[in-house]
Amino acid sequence: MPFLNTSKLVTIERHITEEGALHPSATGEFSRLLRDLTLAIRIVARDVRRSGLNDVLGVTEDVNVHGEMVKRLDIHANEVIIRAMDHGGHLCVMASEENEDLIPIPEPYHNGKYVLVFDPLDGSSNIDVNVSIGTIFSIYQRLDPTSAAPGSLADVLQPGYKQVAAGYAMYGSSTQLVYSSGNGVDIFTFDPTIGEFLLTYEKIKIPKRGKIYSINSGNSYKWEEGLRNYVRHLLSPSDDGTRPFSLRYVGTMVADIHRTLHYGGIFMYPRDTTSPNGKLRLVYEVNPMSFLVEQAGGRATDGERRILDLEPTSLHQRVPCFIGSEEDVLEVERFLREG
Ligand code: AHM
Ligand code: MG
Repeated sequence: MPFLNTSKLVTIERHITEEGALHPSATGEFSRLLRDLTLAIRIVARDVRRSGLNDVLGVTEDVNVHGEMVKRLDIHANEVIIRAMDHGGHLCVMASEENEDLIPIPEPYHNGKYVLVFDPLDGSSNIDVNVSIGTIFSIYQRLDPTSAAPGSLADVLQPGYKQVAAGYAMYGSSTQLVYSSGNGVDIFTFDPTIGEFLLTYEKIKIPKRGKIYSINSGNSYKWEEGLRNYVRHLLSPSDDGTRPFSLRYVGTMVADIHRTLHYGGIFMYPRDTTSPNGKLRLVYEVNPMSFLVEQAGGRATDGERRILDLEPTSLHQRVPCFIGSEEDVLEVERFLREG
């Protein structure tokens, strides 16, 4: 598959402005929000690239709200994004995987009509070993767009289908920004020589069926029977050549979803006997990725229900997820039902 499918020379700013012009109610506020966010991402990308050189690697003594050790680069990325976003006048509240509570807009800045949630550096266990990591984000409109009051928990806990936009940056062999505002998924690649994200893939479509599955098999002894049967099925050769599937698992959701968007197949983080809701967070990780995959023509469920229809009940809640090619996700759902 080609990784460049457009000959247009378009920066992400131009692209977002043009998309905004399609909406009669657009005020330019949203474009400015995204401009600030892409600045933050450019700074994080630069710092990730330098992280082996300056002394930002290593584990802090801190433990994050999920009880995991936090790497210093995570904290740094979190701070960069907050500092880039808290004073623009477009947001009324933020929430980050690294902060236990809501992040308010500080005085004297204006509370705008959007909500930003993000995972500043996803794949933290891969930071020290120079394996791809990323930033995931999602944007909602606040429940009362006319309000100038600080945003509330209810503004953040909206179901995923209400996302106005979502995306991720992947700090891989190049830095790419994958983005959708509900009009398909576009991919931008950062050109460090000119400091711009350029459109490199327009309206990516995930194949209806793939040949790759992605899951932490080390947990298989804790899976439910239906899931074990499904994976056994994927590994059994078929006469028509559609099986066996290959296993690919980076351990950075951003990278595993990125590959799935291009090649198809299925990414799974299921529940098991010790983690009844899996590991990944609905608000910061699973909702934005599900939005993108659906926008690319794929499917995302918790094994039964569409992820984007779930009503979040708490900021850091976890949810099992099965995300990828439509036919592959439908198939795992069948196996899970049959047990
Ligand atoms: P993080 O937010 O601490 O980086 O954790 C999330 C990551 C995902 O990127 C990845 O899919 C998953 O954890 C891998 O978990 P595991 O090591 O249990 O397979
Ligand atoms: Mg994460």
